[in-house]
Amino acid sequence: MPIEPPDGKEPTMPASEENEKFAFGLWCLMNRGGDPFGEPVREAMSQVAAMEGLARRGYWGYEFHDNDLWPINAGPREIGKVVATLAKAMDRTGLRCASGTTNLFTHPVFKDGAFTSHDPKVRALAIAKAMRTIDAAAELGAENFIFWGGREGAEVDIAKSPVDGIRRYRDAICFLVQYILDNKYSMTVTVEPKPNEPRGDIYLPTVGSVLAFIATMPAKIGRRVGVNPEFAHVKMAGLNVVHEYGQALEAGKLFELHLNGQNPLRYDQDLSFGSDNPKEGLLLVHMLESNGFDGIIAFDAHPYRVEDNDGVWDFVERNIRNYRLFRDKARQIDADPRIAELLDQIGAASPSLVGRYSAAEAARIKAMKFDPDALATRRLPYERLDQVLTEILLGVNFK
Ligand SMILES: [Mn+2]
Repeated sequence: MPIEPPDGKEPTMPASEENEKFAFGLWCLMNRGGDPFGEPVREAMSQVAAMEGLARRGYWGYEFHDNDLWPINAGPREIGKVVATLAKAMDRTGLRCASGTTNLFTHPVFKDGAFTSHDPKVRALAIAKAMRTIDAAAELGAENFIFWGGREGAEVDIAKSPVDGIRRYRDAICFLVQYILDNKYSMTVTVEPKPNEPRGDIYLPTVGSVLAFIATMPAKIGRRVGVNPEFAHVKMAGLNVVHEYGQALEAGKLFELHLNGQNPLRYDQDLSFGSDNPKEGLLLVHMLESNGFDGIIAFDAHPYRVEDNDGVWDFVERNIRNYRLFRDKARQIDADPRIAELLDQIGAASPSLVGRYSAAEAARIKAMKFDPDALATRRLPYERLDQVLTEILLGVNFK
């Protein structure tokens, strides 16, 4: 459904759809606005209040870190009690558990890495902590389990070889995936790439790094592991968001994704999705929707530090709203005859002339006659195509 222009009154919320799986990290709502230079500015929000607010605003699920819910030293009884409280809130609200993850970055014990620490006791502690969180996530029905290795990296590479670091990282993930398989948990596992922050450099900085990492795992384990790209992390590396998510999707490894906003090459800003560069957001949603992505769409962002707890809900609403607005715009683009005609002129969907490899096919292709000068004269009206798209995005139509 196209969005009506405001014409004096509030534009209506773009329509929700069956099968959409929007989720938010509880830590995003419970974030009190503290940063390296300033103290928290907001009152604490409980997990249950965060869950209720998400459900009321059309969200399908929530995500959690173990230590958003219980302290690092919590025993099984304390964890069990929290899980029961969450399960009750899920029953009451209908909210689902999208993903769990274990915090392997806040406590000083992880200051030089968790799975990649030099200290074998720290590595074992990290694996034990992850198993406990996996158990809780399974009990809550989590569809996915995320590993974001914020401390898995280095500032001083002479202190730790990346060859050792990455091998330890893989050993840990393989151990934990085997634990998931042995326990017959149905959750998938994703590794979330990020180039830096909090470490000077983090191992597995990009989607391609994670895909290559998965390819080095035994096949039975690797099948269960995918990648969840995060918009801000891609932009921090100065890379192309549509290409990064697209490569994960093409590889069949986009099990879930994190969306937010970010100005390139800066500290991790975690802005609202669509707040930084609407065209980039639109192109990303267009790519996901036109390729039938139906996994978890989770937002991992923070409200502006100036906001109070009412503003947190404005923030929650704008993320889901922007995705749906971009989805409507993506459909307008696909339905626009000017776009269709230009894509046709460009030959975007021309079938291949090269068949499956055989010696005969190779000989046939080699014998084909080509006129490179004539081929080079094909008109490619990308300026016009990009402008039509820009005008659809801006809601104008000059014809
Ligand atoms: Mn994230």
